[in-house]
Amino acid sequence: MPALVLLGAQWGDEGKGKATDLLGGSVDYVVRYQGGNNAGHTVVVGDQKYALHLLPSGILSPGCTPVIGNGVVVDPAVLLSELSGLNERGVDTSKLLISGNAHLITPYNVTLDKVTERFLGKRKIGTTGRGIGPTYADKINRVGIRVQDLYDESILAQKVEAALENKNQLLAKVFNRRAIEAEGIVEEMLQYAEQIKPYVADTTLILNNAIDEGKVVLFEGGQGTLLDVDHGTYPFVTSSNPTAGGACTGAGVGPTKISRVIGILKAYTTRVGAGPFPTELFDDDGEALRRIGGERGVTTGRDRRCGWFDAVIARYATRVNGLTDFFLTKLDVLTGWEQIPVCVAYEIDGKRVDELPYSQTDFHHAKPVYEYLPGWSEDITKAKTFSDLPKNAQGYVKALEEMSGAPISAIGVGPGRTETIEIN
Ligand code: 2SA
Ligand code: GDP
Ligand code: MG
Repeated sequence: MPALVLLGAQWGDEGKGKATDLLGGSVDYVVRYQGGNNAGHTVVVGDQKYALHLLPSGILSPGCTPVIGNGVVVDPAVLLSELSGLNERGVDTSKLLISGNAHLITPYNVTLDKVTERFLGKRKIGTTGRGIGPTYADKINRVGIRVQDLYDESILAQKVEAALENKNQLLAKVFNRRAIEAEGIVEEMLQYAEQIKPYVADTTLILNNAIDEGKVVLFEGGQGTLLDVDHGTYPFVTSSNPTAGGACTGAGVGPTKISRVIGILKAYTTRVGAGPFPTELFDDDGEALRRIGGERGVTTGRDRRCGWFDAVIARYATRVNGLTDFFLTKLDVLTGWEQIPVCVAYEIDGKRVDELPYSQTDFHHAKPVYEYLPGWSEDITKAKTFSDLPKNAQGYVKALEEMSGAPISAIGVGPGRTETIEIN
């Protein structure tokens, strides 16, 4: 098992942080390959709760080398404050490696993210406001600033000036804002340069060598499949590729090296931000899922939208990621419902549709077709094996597995490290 990917099978917040942490003990490298500090990964270790935004969850496992790959966008101020926050709590972060090719989130990209959302009004995406979209736009536009640019002052100044040229016109003409001075930006970025330097490395070379030597490398996705810029509910997506292919481009590792792709799947569905969500609930059940599941954004504190499990999405995630297996999380949250609706297909303009429609208009019109599975009322948080689960909980897991197109290899019954059932 030299290289594996672990990613979100829905709209993010499926419990990837906990799953990565769980595998951390047997993994040599944990690699973030996309996104930035828009991610919010929660890991509960004993009575300690950690919320990671930019750093890979593997940073909490001693012996594991955390890596920020080339596909990630790095806000240097956030990076340093996340590192010092962990250091204050006694976590050793000295092994961290950061790709010199990763792009930097600059203050003007954070500004642009926020003013664009304000400008869009009702049409806004509901971004995290962390500058993610504008930074990836700069990367594709070839006016991005990379980590390695911090170590050549004159190049850095030229690049920041070039990047600001269009942006200052946009800020003045469209957003009625003052121009941003390149000099101040360069000065701020240079302040971070020396502190970041010890971590900067050729991560692609290191990771490929590690895989060749038989080391175990885990690629940890941020966000989720339906937030992928190519395969998600565009335009209500993030600006990167959380899907499995993103691990290859975002870390510089070929697909032939990856032998397992795990999809993290919540036992119900949540979404943060705007965009279509067929099984969304606006009633007491939705409120109960939010309350019992603690469904609140780890980065922005926004309430997450909640709904029943959607098997169409799970099947889609299996397909576009080539999933080998699922980790099913938060099964404990569903305890107490007499029966649990599960969306097995959609009805679109009077017709039954079994696969996720490629047309966004159709997806906006999709109404869930539900099957009702019998619930359970017993506390399942102490369950250690599959047979410890009540019969109806076992039935729910088996039904989801059948509908989703890949085996379920682990079940989360609580947020803690030990509250997991592994299925062999
Ligand atoms: P962005 O900021 O450009 O990536 O936003 C674009 C869309 O992507 C969604 N997005 C997320 N959805 C779920 N979880 C995320 N991480 C945080 C968490 C979110 C938070 O763990 O709770 O705290 O709000 C995440 N990051 C981005 C976002 O809501 C937009 O719909
Ligand atoms: P991520 O972005 O996918 O890493 O997920 P988040 O950390 O944003 O959200 C998942 C939340 O669910 C966190 O608060 C976790 O501590 C919690 N969690 C993970 N697995 C389980 C589980 O099996 N049961 C319960 N009750 N909570 C869980
Ligand atoms: Mg999250």
